[in-house]
Amino acid sequence: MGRLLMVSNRLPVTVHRRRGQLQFEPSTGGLATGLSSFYRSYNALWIGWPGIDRKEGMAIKDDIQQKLLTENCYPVFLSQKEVDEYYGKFCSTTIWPLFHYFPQYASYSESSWQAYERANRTFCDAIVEVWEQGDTIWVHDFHLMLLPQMLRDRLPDPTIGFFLHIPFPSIELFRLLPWRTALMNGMLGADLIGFHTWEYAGHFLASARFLLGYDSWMGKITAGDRLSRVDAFPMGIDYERFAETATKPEVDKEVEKLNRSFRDRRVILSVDRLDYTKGILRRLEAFGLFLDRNPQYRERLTFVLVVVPSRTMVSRYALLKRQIDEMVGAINGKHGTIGWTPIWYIYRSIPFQSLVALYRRAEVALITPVRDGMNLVAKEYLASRVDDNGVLILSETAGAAKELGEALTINVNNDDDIVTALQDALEMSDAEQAERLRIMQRRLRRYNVQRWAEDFIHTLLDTHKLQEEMGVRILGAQARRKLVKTYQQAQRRLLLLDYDGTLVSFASRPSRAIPPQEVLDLLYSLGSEPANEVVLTSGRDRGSLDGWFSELPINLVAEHGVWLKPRGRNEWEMIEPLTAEWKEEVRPILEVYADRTPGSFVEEKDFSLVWQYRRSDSRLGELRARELVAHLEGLTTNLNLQVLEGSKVVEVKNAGVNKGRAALKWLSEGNYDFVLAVGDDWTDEDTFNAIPEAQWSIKIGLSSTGAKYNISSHSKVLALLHELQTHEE
Ligand code: GDG
Repeated sequence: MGRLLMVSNRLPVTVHRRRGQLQFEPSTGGLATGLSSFYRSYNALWIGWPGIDRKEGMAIKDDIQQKLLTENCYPVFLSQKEVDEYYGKFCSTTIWPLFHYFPQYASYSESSWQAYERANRTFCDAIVEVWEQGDTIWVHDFHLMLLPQMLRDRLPDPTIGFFLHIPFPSIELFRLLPWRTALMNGMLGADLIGFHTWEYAGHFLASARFLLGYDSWMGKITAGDRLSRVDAFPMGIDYERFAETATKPEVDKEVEKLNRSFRDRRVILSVDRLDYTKGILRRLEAFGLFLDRNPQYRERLTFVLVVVPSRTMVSRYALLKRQIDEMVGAINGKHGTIGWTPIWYIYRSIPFQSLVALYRRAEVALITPVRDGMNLVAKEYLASRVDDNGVLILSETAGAAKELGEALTINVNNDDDIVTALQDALEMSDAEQAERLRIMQRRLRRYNVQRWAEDFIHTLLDTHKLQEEMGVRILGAQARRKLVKTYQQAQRRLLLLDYDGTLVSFASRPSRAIPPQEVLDLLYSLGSEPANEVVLTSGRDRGSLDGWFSELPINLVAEHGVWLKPRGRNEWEMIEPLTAEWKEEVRPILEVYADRTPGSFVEEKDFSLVWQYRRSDSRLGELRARELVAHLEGLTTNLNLQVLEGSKVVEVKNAGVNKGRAALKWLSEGNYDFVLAVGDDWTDEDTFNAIPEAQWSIKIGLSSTGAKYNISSHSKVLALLHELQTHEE
């Protein structure tokens, strides 16, 4: 692997200019500090905004660049005005609230969107300047969602990973964004798209399906010609750094100092950036209620509330600050005594060691975000508990709750839940505390930030390999030329073409997939060519095929091989005699599934029954499909039936009837020196298997198949068939 180019909004180093002197300071934030050891070991270059205004920075660009290079950093210069528009507005007042389930706080402004686009482009330019063949690019977070695709458009075959540090919301929220498709396409420019939890990844895949029509399987998604992977990588912390710092003599001293202030009082701690997503007001309210209900704890505990200033230029944050001030004042005023202040409120960033000392001194961490991508503070608290005790109370809506099942999880909107959790935490036995803690610590120690990053990079490189393997199978220019040439030189040609999903895209109702004139014309001219035998092998019933294609000089196969109608004839014939009595037993079962799955319905053909769920919620549809297949399994063997799972359909039909058997009818009768089979789903696999090894078979979509080649979409099939035509004239 070449270099690793890490890209994030802010560099891990911030540049200031004080009294004419340049100063370089480490930026605060979990990502930079957590990854410092990792990225040094990788021959990496970190690309981001160094925090200095472009005008000031450009004047001394070389100095800054040189100094930053010694720290393996490379600057992207943005003006303060650009930062205000792109970060202060679009990131902070559009994406951030919407992705954290606060749609009522989200604003949608075209000019700030444009600023976001411009900023992403500026990042793209900077990366293009330094990128070299073999480099791997890892883009971080919601500030840069357009960047992966921009890079892909500018660089020759780059390897790009993207990680989102905040939640990816349900489609019901994401679809509210006017620029939703641009953002989806931007992210899909990456080879690997990572999220903290599977839930977020699932939301992303649902949006890709709903908004762009991209299907996925096992976290693999095909966007156009490219395969991307989507997966969950729960971010860890630099565990040893916290565990080791917690035992340092300097920290011991700080803890002693805290002991002098708190004496034998129990300490409850919370640490957050100032943000409405962190649930600070709800937490304070619940703490007030706890004191009301538990007078026995008065003067016996202290709640240390650390709030780190953040985004203060956004008015909502300034308002939140005032509300916190007021609430802290009200609770302290109501419950405090001369010698006791219930809440210690610290509104500033505190040094790392002091933070760890607080983690060590606090018996309880009360972490109650309304929504949080992950929440590293919860993990840091656990890593700092070197004395084998301490209780973590954590919102179930924090990504971290998915991994930290031994914490006391709460619903932040339920005051009683928080009050009870506080009581339970304060009364929990030492043995139980130690047991819960040990399990969580073991997990965090193992999957630390280093492992997280390595895991991401390995999966990214692996994805690239997977694509290369896929690439061999994609019908590329060379194979395509050969196919066209073989076609031209052949004397007898057989074309076995599926219809839905192959010559037309899927319609939500089967009857709506009416063939466009282009397809009819194409089939007509292919069929009119004397050397050609064109067979349309469809799963549809005879009526539909007759209605659309009976005038064309082609052969028709209906119901996946039950019926065939040779070219020029008026009658359908059955490939082999079949009965349909079994339908009486099977139909009621499918109807129950249709009733239980909104959007699905039962389609009846002469010798098959189909449960269609294309218009249903895809997750529900897939779940029900699994259930239905299991349900039908016992029944179908007795009745000599087979159950097929196609694309959003479950079909029950007589065993032994399939498109492959129908294809054999032509293959055994004619002496073809060119055979081409094209199809898009499982039912076409039988055709692929039936044709001779040396011939041509193409599957639409990039999933695994017995076909020789894959092609990404039905429009490419049409283009190929047109090309065959063109060469013939
Ligand atoms: C975003 C997502 C996701 C805080 N106060 C002080 C201080 N900190 C450090 C903590 C921790 C970091 O800041 C905060 O990280 P969080 O994860 O809690 O939250 P966000 O800043 O909102 O981060 C979040 C994260 O990205 C990573 O993907 O978990 O969900 O919102 O490391 O220790 N550090 C010092 N003094 C402080 O006063 N030194």
